[in-house]
Amino acid sequence: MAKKLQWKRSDKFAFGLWTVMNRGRDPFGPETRPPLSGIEAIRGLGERDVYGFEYHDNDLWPMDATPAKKRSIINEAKRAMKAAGILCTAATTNLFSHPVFKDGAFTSHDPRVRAYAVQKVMANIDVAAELGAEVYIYWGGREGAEVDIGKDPIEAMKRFRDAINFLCEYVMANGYKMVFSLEPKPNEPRSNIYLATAGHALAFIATLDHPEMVGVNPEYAHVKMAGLSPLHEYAQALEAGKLVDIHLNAQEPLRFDQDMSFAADNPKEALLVVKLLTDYGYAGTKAFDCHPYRTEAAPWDFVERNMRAYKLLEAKVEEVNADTRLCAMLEELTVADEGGWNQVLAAYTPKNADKLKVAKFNPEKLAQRTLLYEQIDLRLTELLLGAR
Ligand SMILES: [Mn+2]
Repeated sequence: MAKKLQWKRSDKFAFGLWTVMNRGRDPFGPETRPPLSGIEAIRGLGERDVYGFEYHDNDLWPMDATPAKKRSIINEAKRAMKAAGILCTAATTNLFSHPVFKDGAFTSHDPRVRAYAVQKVMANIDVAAELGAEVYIYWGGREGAEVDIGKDPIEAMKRFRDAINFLCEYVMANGYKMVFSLEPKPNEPRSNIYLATAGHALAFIATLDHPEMVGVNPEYAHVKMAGLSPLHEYAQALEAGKLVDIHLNAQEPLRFDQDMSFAADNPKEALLVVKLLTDYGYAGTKAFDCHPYRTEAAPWDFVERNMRAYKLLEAKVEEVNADTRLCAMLEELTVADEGGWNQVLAAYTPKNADKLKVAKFNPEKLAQRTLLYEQIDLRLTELLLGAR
């Protein structure tokens, strides 16, 4: 393997423990792989030069663990992290598996369930801080509805907001160095999930008491389940200064949650995401959130394949950015600003408005300009396929 294509810890790749612990169960069949404990997952990832891991509370300790049992698992996790040289980069709470959350956690009708959910998060935030996680993720898998007449979506948003506001204060009161991240998803397991896309999440964040503490981690596959563009979701979050983590994987559009490995479906689309993150210097961890195919006996080919795919695309981005033919065509897309319009449009002033009011444009002539998109896209395809 070319040295450049070998991943290093400095690439800041991460995996959810749940990705390698996934045993291949699906709605139509049982597990196909033997179990892997959270501790074994930490060790296995660390041995493969993975920078970090993300975890749910119950990836590490069972929900009914005694305080002593939980403490011994956390201590073992810390020893495994140290021995394997792997960091805990993000944490999250399982607020979806247990039947208590069957109608949501933060948005449940039952105030006792909502209180239990917030308590469960608080307990794991303490552990996350101890393990050094600086990002705390909320994926509201059960925060949604099938029977909308039975659950007022306005009330649901208020409940969701109260929970996040409460937990922001909890982090601040404890002096933890931690930001929150909302992970949008349009559906599955619920028929419709609240905060379905990055756009929904960003709008919701603006209504919180501490919007500066909360960002998003759009998941590639969740975006595609909504039939939308991962590139555009990552870009909007990045431009807003809100991209605090990313979940990379692959997904055929508008289908069930396939959770395939990064770039498995559409390498060109994946390339453009890597180009965005590279060109704009995204500095967070790049976490993979997907599953090995059900046909795999162990998760390790899957782990290596995701990082290898990212490194291949990263090398390709370098090639794309250096390609003189492509760069020349992209250059032609920009138009010399002889009229000084960029400056006029950058800010409203009465003077700029007056200038614009009296300006003469010739739309017929402007429309005659041709753009080289066919050639540009072909050149990108040539580079992607290694054609000279
Ligand atoms: Mn995810």
